[in-house]
Amino acid sequence: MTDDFPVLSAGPTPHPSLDEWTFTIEGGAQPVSWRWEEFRALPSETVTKDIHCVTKWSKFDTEWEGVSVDTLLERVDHDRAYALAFCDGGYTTNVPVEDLTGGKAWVAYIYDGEPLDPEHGGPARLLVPHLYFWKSAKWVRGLRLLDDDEPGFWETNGYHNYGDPWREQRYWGD
Ligand SMILES: Nc1nc2c(c(=O)[nH]1)N[C@H]1C(S)=C(S)[C@@H](COP(=O)(O)O)O[C@H]1N2
Ligand SMILES: [Mo]
Repeated sequence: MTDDFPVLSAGPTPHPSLDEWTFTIEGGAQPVSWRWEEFRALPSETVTKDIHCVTKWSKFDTEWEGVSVDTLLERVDHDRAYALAFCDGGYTTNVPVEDLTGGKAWVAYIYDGEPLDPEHGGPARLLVPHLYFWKSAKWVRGLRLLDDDEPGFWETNGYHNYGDPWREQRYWGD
């Protein structure tokens, strides 16, 4: 476990302007998009979760506030099984829709009572605490809903496609 909060990014930290920031869900009957002010006005939840990085640190009882993916998907007419999260900076990660729904995932913008630091994904990041932390895409800008699973950045670079920390699914073949 760890008391500090390591920063792990594959590239530079983007600093998007909130005036231009949107969160978009693609792949439903219509694309659905929220501007920052609209997104912040959505009902939010505060959750306390353990997080697990593939490089073997875990951090317990982290507190986040954000919008449940269930709340976002209420607005989207779809029956797709997979999602690919996309981000400022080009990072992507794939998660089955059933791992994003049922109170299992959030788009978080507050960490430990403060606006999420840019290094940790601010203004907003995906939070999928039951999977390895590389699934929790920083600087997330949307979800692309898909019929067929499409591996994201780390998943095409050797990390496990699903990433269950309890089964220690770190790399392809685990
Ligand atoms: N956009 C983006 N999201 C990302 C990453 C990244 O490089 N880019 N790294 C992932 C990995 S491997 C981990 S362990 C966590 C690290 O989050 P932290 O820097 O807040 O600790 O973010 C994940 N989300
Ligand atoms: Mo990671």
